[in-house]
Amino acid sequence: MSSLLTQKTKLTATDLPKMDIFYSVLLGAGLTAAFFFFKFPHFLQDCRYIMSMLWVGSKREKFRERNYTLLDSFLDRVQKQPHKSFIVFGDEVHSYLQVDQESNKVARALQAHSGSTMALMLGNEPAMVWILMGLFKINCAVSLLNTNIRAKSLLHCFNCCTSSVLIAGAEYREVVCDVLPELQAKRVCVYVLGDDGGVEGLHNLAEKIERQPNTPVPPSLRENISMNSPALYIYTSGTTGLPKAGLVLHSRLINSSLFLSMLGVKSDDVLYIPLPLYHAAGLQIGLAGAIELGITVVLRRKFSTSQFWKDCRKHDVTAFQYIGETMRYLCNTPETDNDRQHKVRLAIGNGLRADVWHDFQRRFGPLEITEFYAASDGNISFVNYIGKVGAVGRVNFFHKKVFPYALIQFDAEREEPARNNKGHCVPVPTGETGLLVVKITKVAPFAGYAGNPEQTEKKRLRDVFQPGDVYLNTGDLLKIDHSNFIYFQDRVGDTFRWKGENVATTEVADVLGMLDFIEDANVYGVKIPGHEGRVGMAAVTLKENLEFDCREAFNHVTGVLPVYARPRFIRVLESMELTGTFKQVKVKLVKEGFDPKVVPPPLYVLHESSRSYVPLTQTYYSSIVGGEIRF
Ligand SMILES: *[C@@H]1O[C@H](CO)[C@@H](O)[C@H](O)[C@H]1NC(C)=O
Ligand SMILES: *[C@@H]1O[C@H](CO)[C@@H](O)[C@H](O)[C@H]1NC(C)=O
Ligand SMILES: *[C@@H]1O[C@H](CO)[C@@H](O)[C@H](O)[C@H]1NC(C)=O
Ligand SMILES: CC(=O)N[C@H]1CO[C@H](CO)[C@@H](O)[C@@H]1O
Repeated sequence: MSSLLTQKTKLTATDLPKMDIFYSVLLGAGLTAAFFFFKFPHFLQDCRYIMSMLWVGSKREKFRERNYTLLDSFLDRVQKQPHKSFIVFGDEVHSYLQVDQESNKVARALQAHSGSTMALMLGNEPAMVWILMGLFKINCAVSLLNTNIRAKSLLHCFNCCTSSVLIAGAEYREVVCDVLPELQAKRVCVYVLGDDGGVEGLHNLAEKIERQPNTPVPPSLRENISMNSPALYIYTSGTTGLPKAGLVLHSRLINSSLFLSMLGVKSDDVLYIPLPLYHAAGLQIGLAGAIELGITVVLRRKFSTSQFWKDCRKHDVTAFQYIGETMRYLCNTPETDNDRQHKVRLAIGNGLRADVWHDFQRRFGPLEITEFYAASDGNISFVNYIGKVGAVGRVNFFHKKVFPYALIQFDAEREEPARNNKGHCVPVPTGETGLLVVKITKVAPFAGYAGNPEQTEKKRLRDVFQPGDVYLNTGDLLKIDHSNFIYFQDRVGDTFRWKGENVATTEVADVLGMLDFIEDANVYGVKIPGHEGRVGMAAVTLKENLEFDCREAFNHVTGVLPVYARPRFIRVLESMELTGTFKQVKVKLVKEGFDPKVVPPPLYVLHESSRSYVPLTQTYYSSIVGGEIRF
């Protein structure tokens, strides 16, 4: 390049031949660059991503060397910016210093339990943040119970982590009372963050905290915390079976706090977290990331469609976390004149389907949407740093070197990876859906589930490509297209096989969602005696004041979906049952199947000769089950 420039300075009008050379070289270079960027349109963004990975890697290394935990990160923030707003909740604002002082009171109130594991059943509220910090100050690990679980399930989760203390939010007092005898039999100390209602065996923690001075507890209380000590137990959503407790080490917690800046959040952003803090997205990515960046967090007890934009406007929110469903709910509201009146520049999350993505941008945009993939019990993440609609990430040479992963063929019928005659797994060709497996290495470790060695072992896949190698089975089906974009397809449990084909339930749900009378669709497979695999069924909810149009549904479904993927049965629900993270509950629906005796009407069956969906009668049902009618 420099020789070109020196050449240029020497040029005179008489140097025509040289001039020609100069311009042809320039043209050549230009064309090469043009060709290069045509071939590799995202080269610069790919490089930028690699740079941020390197930056994150070196920061993590420093954390590791210094035994630097999230608590240290928080205390640094308190030092540097004591009066900056940290948590905004309704009309309450708490600065970094105030949260620190509250956490000192918590540490003092619970000092007697120092070194144990505490279970929290708290909704999103500022106290959750200072209780968390306070417990870290006295070397306690924290088990974050999903606030939707009850009774047996609650006891199951509580017992996963051998906690000796349970702290419940005031609104969960009754829930806790229901299991109090079992807890007391195990000598568990139960606190309520508020009035204990005079119930024997409950203690009022709010009062106890209030009585404490707000000065720091001795740091020696946490001298035994190492990077490999448990920090949190986070439960995987209970979509299938009982929840499992994923162990999060201090090392992992601080490592994951850097993810938020990789997603594009900056130190002057205001982050809105309407997702529950008992899940990885809200806590490990959102809250921990906010502490690392030292930013202001706007918390909300529960996601609310009607309050969402009001909150964003009121608190000058510039970035928020979403999951696909919350974005769909927002798009389903009536349009208003001030849809675009907000300061949000960035939305980060996962599960956003392409149709909603477009809708959202059209109504509320333009803003940056960054999808990412990261399973709470997984050990890999992808970031769609290009903003490609529908993708969760992008194959990046460097990333793949550091975190070796592969998409392999999955046998949906037997619900396990397919193996070739040598007993090894088989990578899928580009463009086809496969199960994501990630090599378990030092940089990509897998901590496993607390108190559940079988489940932990189940996630480990051995002899994948070579005898003795170990991969993590993410249970997620992904697809990589010819331009290297990665698409999330489904959870393994959420695929079913019919007529020798894999049907991805989210894909069918997307198609149903295009019908203007359908609000939400939940698609699953149901068994029919005498048939292999499962036939498609959908449970849908309807938009207000709209009817299910049998003929239009038929035309749309048969027009768009291949025969094997069409939902044979459609039932209409009043409302969709969701898990704590708004994931749809399928297991119950699958169990109920399509028996008109079990499923209350309206229940429809796809009827080719009428060219419509028709109500499923008991007689018709019997002839399907009896085998007179075959699909
Ligand atoms: C970090 O913790 C480890 C193990 O607990 C200890 O051996 C090491 O000396 C600590 N390093 C620093 C810098 O404190
Ligand atoms: C830290 O561990 C040592 C050795 O096990 C123990 O003697 C000490 O009491 C522990 N410190 C605290 C604060 O628990
Ligand atoms: C966190 O990052 C460090 C440095 O890359 C790594 O050594 C450590 O294994 C990571 N911890 C976890 C639990 O992922
Ligand atoms: C998504 C996720 O949690 N990935 C983890 C995989 O392993 C790396 C390396 O240790 C962790 O830092 C990531 O957080």
